[in-house]
Amino acid sequence: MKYGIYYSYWEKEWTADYIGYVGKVKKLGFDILEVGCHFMLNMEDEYLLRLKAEAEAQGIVLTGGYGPDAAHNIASPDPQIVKAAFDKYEATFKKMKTAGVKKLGGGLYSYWPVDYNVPFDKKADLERAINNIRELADMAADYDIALGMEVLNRFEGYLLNICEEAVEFVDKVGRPNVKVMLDTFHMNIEEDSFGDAIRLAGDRLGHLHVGEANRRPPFAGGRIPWKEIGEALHDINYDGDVVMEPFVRMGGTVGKDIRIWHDLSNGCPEAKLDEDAAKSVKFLRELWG
Ligand SMILES: [Mn+2]
Repeated sequence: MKYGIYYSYWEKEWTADYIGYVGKVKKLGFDILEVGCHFMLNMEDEYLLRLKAEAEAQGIVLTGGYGPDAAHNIASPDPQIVKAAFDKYEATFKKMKTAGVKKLGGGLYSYWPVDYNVPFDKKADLERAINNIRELADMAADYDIALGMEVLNRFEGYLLNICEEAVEFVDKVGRPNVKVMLDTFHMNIEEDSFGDAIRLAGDRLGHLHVGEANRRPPFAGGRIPWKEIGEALHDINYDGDVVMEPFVRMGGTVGKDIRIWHDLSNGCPEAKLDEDAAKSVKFLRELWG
């Protein structure tokens, strides 16, 4: 397995200098840097080419996350919004290709976070999502990109809340570059069993986000059953990417979007964040291999 971390652990705003993080995560013991792909739309190709070169030089793989907003919801009943979604995806895929990012994961089949003041029809939205993701998958294939359908907890999404729904979704889409994506933070809220959910996903599992119940980096003695999860990953011969997505700092747009209303970092300096991340990846590597 390869181990990674999402850049926004260190950031209070979503826009950041990705290039600087490549060497940092390498030094901390990671194989992967996950970046926010739609933010690349505001980045020059020249910058993205330098990002690609830096990642290659350091031996770091880049993976991508994306949470589409309501105006770019691929499952929307409004054809204008669906068109806007496809246009944004295509522009994003181009930027990803330039930067050498071959994987995009998140609530791609809908939008994030969901506004429950707006009424919705789950069945109809699911049907549109399946058809449109199939079309999107073919577009992504032209850019050599795989898509991860992230299962989200009820407070952030309603189409795929448990792995079983994602398995059915991915099977209906029926494209080799569309995979199930799980995240232990969401699983902790929705799944009856971490191990059973992972075994159910089997070879459809394409990406795994890890984090404690409160989104700290995984640690020995935490509340998530890391040993059980590792055993299930071995049961399905998972050889893919494991990316931690920790959020511990209060403040800024990141803190607000992630709903961090108390500071889990206790205002610690960046060196302590680094130390915690390094310890976390060492812990997972030793436990899971
Ligand atoms: Mn996640």
